[in-house]
This record gives sequence, C-alpha cells and structure tokens, in this order.
Amino acid sequence: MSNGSEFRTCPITGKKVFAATQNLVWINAVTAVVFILVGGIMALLVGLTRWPAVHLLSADLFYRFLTAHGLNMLVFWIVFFEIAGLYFGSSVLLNSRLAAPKVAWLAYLLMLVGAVLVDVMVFTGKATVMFSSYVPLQADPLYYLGIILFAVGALIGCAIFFGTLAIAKAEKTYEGSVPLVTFGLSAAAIIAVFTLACGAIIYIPTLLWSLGLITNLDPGVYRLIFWGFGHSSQQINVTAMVSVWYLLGALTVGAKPVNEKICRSAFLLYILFINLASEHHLLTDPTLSPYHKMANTSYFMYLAVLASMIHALAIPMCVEVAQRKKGYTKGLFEWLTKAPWGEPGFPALIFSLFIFGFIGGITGVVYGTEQLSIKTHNTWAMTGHFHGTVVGGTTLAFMGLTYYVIPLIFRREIIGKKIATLQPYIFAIGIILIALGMGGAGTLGSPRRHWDITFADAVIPFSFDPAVLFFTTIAAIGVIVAVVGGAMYVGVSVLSVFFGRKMAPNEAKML
Ligand code: HEM
Ligand SMILES: [Cu+2]
Repeated sequence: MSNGSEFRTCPITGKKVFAATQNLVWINAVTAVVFILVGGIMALLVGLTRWPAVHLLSADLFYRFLTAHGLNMLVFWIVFFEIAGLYFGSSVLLNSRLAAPKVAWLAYLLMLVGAVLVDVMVFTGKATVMFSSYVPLQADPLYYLGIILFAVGALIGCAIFFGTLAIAKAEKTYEGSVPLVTFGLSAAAIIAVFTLACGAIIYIPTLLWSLGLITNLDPGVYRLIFWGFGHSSQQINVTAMVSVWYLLGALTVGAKPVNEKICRSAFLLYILFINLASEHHLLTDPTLSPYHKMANTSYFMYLAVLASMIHALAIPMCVEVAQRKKGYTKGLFEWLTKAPWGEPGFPALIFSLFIFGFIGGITGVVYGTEQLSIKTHNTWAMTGHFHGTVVGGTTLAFMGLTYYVIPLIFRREIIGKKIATLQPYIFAIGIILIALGMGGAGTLGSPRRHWDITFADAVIPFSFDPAVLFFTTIAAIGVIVAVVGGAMYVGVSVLSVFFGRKMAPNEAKML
C-alpha cells in the first residue's frame, strides 16, 4: 500500500494517476465483476425457471436465487463499480491525490464483509426475503447487519470522494470549474448520501426487530422509508450512468458538451426532484392520499424526467458536433454511420442511451402514473421496465467504460478485442428481448417473482392468456442471449486484468 503521494502521468490523457487511487479503483472494479458473475449465474437459473418449457429450479431455490440475483446485481455489482467510478472521477480526472486511502480500504472491507454476509445468509436459505425484504417477511439478523455494513462502507466511499474534491480544490490541481463528468458524479454522490441515510433509518430498526428487541414494525412505514433507499439508489445509477455517457462520448469520438451550463443544470434537477419518484412504489398502497400521489408522481417527478431528456438530447448532439468537425458532414446521418461502431465504447453508449430512453424511460414514466401502476404493479412488466433502465442503461454503460479503464488505469492490453467489440451488441439484443418479453407477458397479467407462471398447482383453478407463453419464450431467448453477452464481458475483463500484456509506461494506446 502506498502513502498516497506516488503517481505516474498517463501518456494518453496527461492526467496524474496516483498509485493509491489506481489500486483502489482496481480492487473495487474487480470485485464488482465478481459480483456480476454471481448475479449472472443466478439470472440464468431464475430465467430458465420462469420459462415453462424448462422450469428448472424448485420453488425454494427459485426464491433464494431470485433474492441473490437482485442483491448481487442491483446492489453489489453496481455499487462497487460506482465506488471505483467515484475514486476515478475525483482523483484521476482532477489530477489529485485521493483523500485518506487507508480509510478507503476500510470502506472496501466493510462493503466486502457486508456483501459476503448477505450472500451467505441468502444462499443458506436464511434470508429468502427478496431484494426489497418487506416487513413482515423476516430474515436472519446477520442479513440486515450485512446490508448495514455494506451501506456504511459505501457512505465512507462517498466521503472519500468529497474529501478528494476538497483536496483538489485546496491544492489547485485543476483550473476553472470541475469537469462535467466529475460534476455529474458529485450529483450522484449527493443523492447517495440521502439514499444511504434512508437505508440506515430503515435497516437499523429492522435489524432490532429481527433480533426480537422491537416487536412491532409497521409495513406501511417500512415501505415508505425503504423506497427512499431502494428507489433513490436507482437515481444514483441514472446519474452515474449519464456521467459515464459523457465520458464514453469523449473517449470514443472526442465529444464535448455543446452547452455545459444546460447539462450541469440538468444534474441539479436530479438532485432536487428525483427522490420524489420514490413514491411510485407506493401507488397501490392505501397509505397516501390519491391527491398526494398524483401531485407527486405525475407532476413534480417530471422535473427529473426533464433532466434525463436534456441529457438524452445533449449527448447525441455533442457526438454529432464532434463527428461533423471531423468532416463527416454528408447528408443527415453520415456522422452516425461513420461513427466508431467497431470499438466497444460507442455501441455501448448508443445502446445504453437507446434502451434506457426508449424502453426503460418511457415505460417508467407511463407505469409511474397512478392509473397504470394499478394495472402493472407486481407484474412482469415492471421487471421488463427496470431491466431496461438498470441493465440496458446503467450496466451496459459501465461495461463499455471497463474496456477503456483496463488499458488507461490498469495498463493492461485487452485480451479478445473482437469479443469485446461484439459484446455490447449481444448484451443489448438480449436485454431488448428480455424487456419486450417481460413487458408483453406482464401486460397480459403475468406476475413478477412467481415460480410457476402456468399456475399448474394453483389451489383455485386459474386460466391465463396463452399469449403469455409466447412472451415468456421471447424473454427466455433474451435471458440466454444476455447471459452469453454478460459472460463475454466477465471473460474479457477478467482475462485482460490478470493476464493482459502489461503496457509500457509511455505506451499511448487505448484499444
Ligand atoms: C444477463 C442479464 C440478466 C438477466 C438474464 C436477468 C433476468 C432476470 C429475471 C428472469 C428476473 C426474475 C423476474 C421475476 O421472476 O420476477 C430478474 C429479476 C431482477 N433483476 Fe435481473 N437479469 C439480468 C441482469 C440484471 C442486472 C444487471 C440487474 C441490476 C443491475 C438486475 C436486476 C434485477 C432485479 C432487481 C430483479 C428483481 C428481484 C426481485 O424481484 O426481488 N438484473 N432478472
Ligand atoms: Cu422506483
């Protein structure tokens, strides 16, 4: 471990890369990939069980593995990667040493111990409570302890990020205002503090309740505060993803935001309004009045949607401007057709934007109205929606970025560049099929989190629309394709990180 002051100068970007930062980005990113591997294996097993033609697992294992899938993907993969991103976005992008690297290692250990504790509890069947762990479902106290340790670790990671921003400012390591990517990541980190505070407020009493020290925990209150944590964490993902979009635009075509002020104000809209969306999870609950729900989720929340729409237009625009400057000016779309489609970062950026916007975003805005929430709540349409946002959007963007982080920060040459280039295409096709299949089946009433969608063992005879089977088959094909795409990602990144050729200190090659 270094004392935090040694650095090298990146031959491509000219930025200082501090040894301590490099190690911490490395460990957090590699750990993230281990968790996406666990979550991906669970995805395959759960997905094949939902396919009536295979119906792989027993009901007990299905729910255990579904719980594991949700947590390993949505929490462990994403948050470890985000912490790596925060250290990169503060220390590397601002040319600054990282604040308190030893404390950052402590944060890492807390997160790791927390995640392992959670997984042990889930896999041994002591915490089959799904990702949302709704009260009165009860898990082993160690499960809640694991979540709390993980959240405290992540909170310390955010503090390191803010500390690094302060050091960079005090030591004048950059000129003018912070770069847009760092600005966006700061918005993500601010939202993270609110999110993790909600997590602490709800999981501490739940831990005490599972220990028998508190006897009554109100499910309505649990759901309200849980979603302050569970939904807001999705906003961290959105904000981090948008920051990565700007980064990918810069890395692949040298795109620069055309109007930085607008992009920055859009990030501010996220901080101010996005938490309101948390209440869309309560639209079918009797706790809040219809007036309150509608005002909140059908009016105020749109100010956050506005922010996403600004980014979704600003990014293609800055890509177009950068490409036109290079001389691709023929017709309306030469800038797009002549874009670097054969380099993984570009298709990852475009598919992430497309799937997030057109599949995840539009369904989210529609299902987030009180009327349609009643129809789609707890159906597979919901799962279709959020695989569009958090998988086709965030995960795909993070995957694309990885192929640049490995040569730039870890100084290893990518093994399997062709596979890396194909990977975003395969993964995107898989996720699109999953989202359409789940969306179609869900719209016809197929429930989410259900072990047997044919209801063969139902106590009360139940008939379902046979078209559901068509959509579940589409989803199942999507599951297989996406898992192949996911395996390509894990394979390329793990092989490259551990066995890729070590690059020479002055070697200025990205891919
Ligand atoms: C190869 C990629 C993936 C496949 C094939 C896949 C497939 C599935 C399937 C089949 C379900 C079960 C839905 C149900 O029966 O209710 C599910 C649930 C879920 N997935 Fe994925 N998924 C993938 C990636 C991801 C990623 C990357 C994330 C998050 C970043 C994610 C987050 C979730 C969540 C939160 C649930 C709901 C868990 C719950 O209901 O408690 N998935 N996924
Ligand atoms: Cu939500």
